[in-house]
Amino acid sequence: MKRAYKEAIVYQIYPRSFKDSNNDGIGDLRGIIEKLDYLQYLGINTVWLSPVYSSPMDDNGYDISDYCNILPEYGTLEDFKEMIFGMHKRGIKLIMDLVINHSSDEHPWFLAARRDINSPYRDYYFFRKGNKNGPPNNWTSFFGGSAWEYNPDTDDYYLHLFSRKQPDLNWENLRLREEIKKILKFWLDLGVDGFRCDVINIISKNPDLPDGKSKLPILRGKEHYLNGPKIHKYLNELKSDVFSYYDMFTVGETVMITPETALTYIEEGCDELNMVFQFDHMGVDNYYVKWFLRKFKPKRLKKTMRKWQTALDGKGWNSLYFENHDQPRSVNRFGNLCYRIESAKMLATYLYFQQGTPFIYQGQEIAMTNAHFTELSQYRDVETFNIYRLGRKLGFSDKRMMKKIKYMSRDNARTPMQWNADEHAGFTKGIPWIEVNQNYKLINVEKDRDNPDSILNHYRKIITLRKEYPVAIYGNYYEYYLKSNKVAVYERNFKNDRLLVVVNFTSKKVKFKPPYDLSTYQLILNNYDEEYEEQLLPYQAKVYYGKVFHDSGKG
Ligand code: TEU
Ligand code: CA
Repeated sequence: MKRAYKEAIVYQIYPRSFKDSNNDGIGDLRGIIEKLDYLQYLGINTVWLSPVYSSPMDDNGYDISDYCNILPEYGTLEDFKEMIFGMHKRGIKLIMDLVINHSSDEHPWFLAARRDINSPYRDYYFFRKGNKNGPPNNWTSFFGGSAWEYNPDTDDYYLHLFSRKQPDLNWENLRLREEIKKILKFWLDLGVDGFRCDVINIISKNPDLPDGKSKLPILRGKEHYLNGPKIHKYLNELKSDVFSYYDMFTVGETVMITPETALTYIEEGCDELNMVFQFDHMGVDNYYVKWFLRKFKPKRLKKTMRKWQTALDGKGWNSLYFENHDQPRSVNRFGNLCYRIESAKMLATYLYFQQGTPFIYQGQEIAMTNAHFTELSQYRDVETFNIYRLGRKLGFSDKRMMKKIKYMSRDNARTPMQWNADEHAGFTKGIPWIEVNQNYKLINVEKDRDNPDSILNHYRKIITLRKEYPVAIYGNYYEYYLKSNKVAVYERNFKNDRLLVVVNFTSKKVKFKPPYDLSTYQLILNNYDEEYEEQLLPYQAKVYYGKVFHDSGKG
């Protein structure tokens, strides 16, 4: 599937919040089946489905207790087969979320391992004796606190880099790796077209599990598992033993990675993975970790996007995302709620004409906003609760922690999809598992569908243009006005085709002089009805198309 991943336009579904078909307040597979025509209307050609496997739902499915079965609340394997058939019938591929750095602590492997040191599954996990009445080392969890949980039955500790209900799997164990390969084949044989590989670059740990150097209780020990010693061995094993036998593609979620390291996974010809989700641009409004907020500056975002566009150009392939189920809504972070429509269209234009595969998260196409929550009890996310507790223990006030949570909680992305102005936004006729955003009467799919100038229809125009103009996919990348904190201007060149993308990241009119004469170019996209010679309107975003017959671009 050499080009499929380059021509994919991916829509991420967070199943718990997408559509509830049986009114238990929880999204489900039959709800997705109800919305397949909507996905086709949107114009996407691939769905990334967040986990739907059996799970105690400690981390909303990223804690799997049976890798080859569907969570009953979400439906059955028969529903799954009907859903994937319906997707394929509409020309939509399906990539599944593969969570293989850890399982649930309710997985049968772990239940056996934690009870009996002689269990054959004992070595599927990291069980270690503590030292001096404490955990085996000083590593901390992504969710705050120690990365070790005491296990009374065998008087030792087990490693969990996420919640204590997500014990890390020991990839050193060949039998475990063979189990994982069987799981991959099970889903690929059901017709799945690929995988999004959850935190894939931390599956190989330094086998000695030494203490981390950091004095901060944040991600301490990361140097001993980030892009670990055998990561490429393991990925090449999955590729040679499984992936290479199927027409599929992969996107790896790789935390704290640089373009240079990413290329060791995705360089064309190496292709352990086809592309990665990196996090640099998710750090432009915070310091080091997302809970230390920082004012957003467009030039910082431009710098991170440019870094990846130029580093991968001609060598590897970018993923293009601003949102997913872990991130707050982009219109709150990088746009402006007073110009919600213009700025949401601007962000989509700026992002999706860059080089790489577009990933659109459910609700982003109508610029859903962060949740309205004010009480901790309105939240549902294990990370949010853990971070609140850790912050309070470290002396931060309730008010300070609630401010951080309001801006950065993952639940900002997990309020139910807003379909229409009916009760609960048409997501359910029951009581939703998490409150629907109170602005759903203003922001919903039905309202946008009927409005040709809506955000939804702007997304559909972008998707159509990406299909019509190969330069939008295969063009190189060259940027102008790099230092500007107001405008972003970049060019894509492919054969004799050129696109010039011009966006205003501010709420002010700005003076703007194009980098060259555009009189022979066609304005193919504009988020306003008008345009002015040497001026951009607030959050104005324009795309020009032209033919060039001399040296193409500067890139
Ligand atoms: O996320 C990995 C990860 O690093 C997250 O902790 C993310 O960086 C953080 O939440 C952003 O603040 C993946 C999944 O996307 C996430 O939903 C899971 O909770 C996590 O792995 C464990 O499976
Ligand atoms: Ca349901």
